[in-house]
Amino acid sequence: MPSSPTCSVDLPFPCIMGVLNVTPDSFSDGGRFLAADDALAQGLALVREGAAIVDIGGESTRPGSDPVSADEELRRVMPVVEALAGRVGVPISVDTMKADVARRALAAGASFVNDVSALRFDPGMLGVIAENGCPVCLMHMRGEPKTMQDEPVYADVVDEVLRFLEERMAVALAAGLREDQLMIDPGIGFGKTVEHNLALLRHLDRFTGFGRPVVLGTSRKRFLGAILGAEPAARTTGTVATTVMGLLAGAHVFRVHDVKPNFEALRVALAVLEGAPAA
Ligand code: PMM
Repeated sequence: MPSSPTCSVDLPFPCIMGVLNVTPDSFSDGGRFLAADDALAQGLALVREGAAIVDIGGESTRPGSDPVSADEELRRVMPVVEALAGRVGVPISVDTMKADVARRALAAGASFVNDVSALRFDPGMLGVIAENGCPVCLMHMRGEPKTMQDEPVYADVVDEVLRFLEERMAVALAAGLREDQLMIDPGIGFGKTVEHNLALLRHLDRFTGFGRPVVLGTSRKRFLGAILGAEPAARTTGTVATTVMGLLAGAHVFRVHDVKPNFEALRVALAVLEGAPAA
C-alpha cells in the first residue's frame, strides 16, 4: 500500500490541492475569481469536489509575468483567505513568495505557505515560517518567472532539481525549521523545456527519497499542450494521466484546477493498489 511521510498539518494521502488563483493574468484561469464572492464560491466548490487543501494565490507566475507589489497581492488575497478560513473545512495554503503576504494570510487562518521560490526571493520568509511553525512547500524554479523559460539548460535536470531541493531543505533546517514542516515540489514548467518536464515526471520516484511529502503541479501546463496540441481548458485528461503516474511514483499532493476528475482518478488508482475501495 502506498504511503507518505507525515506533515505538521494533517493531510490525507494522497490528496488534492485545489487551485484558486485570484489574479487577472494566470495562464489558465486568470481573471475568473477576482471578486471575493466568486473566489469564495469557487473555494467551496473545490472542496465539494474533493480538494483537501485550497491553494490561494494572488501573483501569477506564468512564464514572462511581471511581479506584483505586496500591497496589490494583499489586496487580492486577503479578502479570499478571510472569507474561506473557517468555512471551507480544509487547510488553506497561500501561494506567495512574499513574507508580508504569508504573515498576514497565516494570521487570517491559512495553514501553510506554498513558496515557488523555495524561500529565496524574500529574506523575511524563513522567519515567518519559523515563527509560525507551519509547513512550507519548497518548489524548484530556475531563475524567476520573468526569465525562467529563456532557453533553460541542465546537464541532468533530475539531478540538478534534486540537489537544489536538498540544498533548500538544508537551509531551512539550519535556520531552525523542523523536518515535518517541509514539503518539496520539482516545479513542473518553471524554467524547463517539455523534455525536462517529462524527465522529472519519469523519475518522480527519486523525489520521495528525501522522506518528505512530494507536491506535483502539472495541471493544464504547457508541456501537456505540446503533447496534445490543446488549449489549457482541454488539458484535463492529460493532467489526470500525470496524477495517476504521480501516485504510482509516491507523490502525495496534487495541485490541480480540475478537482473532480483528478480526485476520481486517485480514488480508482488507490483502490487498485489497495485491493479494495477506500472506506
Ligand atoms: N504551479 C503554479 C503556481 N504555483 N505551486 C506549486 N507548489 N507547484 C506548482 O507546480 C505551481 C505552484 C503555476 O500554475 P497556475 O498559474 O495555474 O497557478
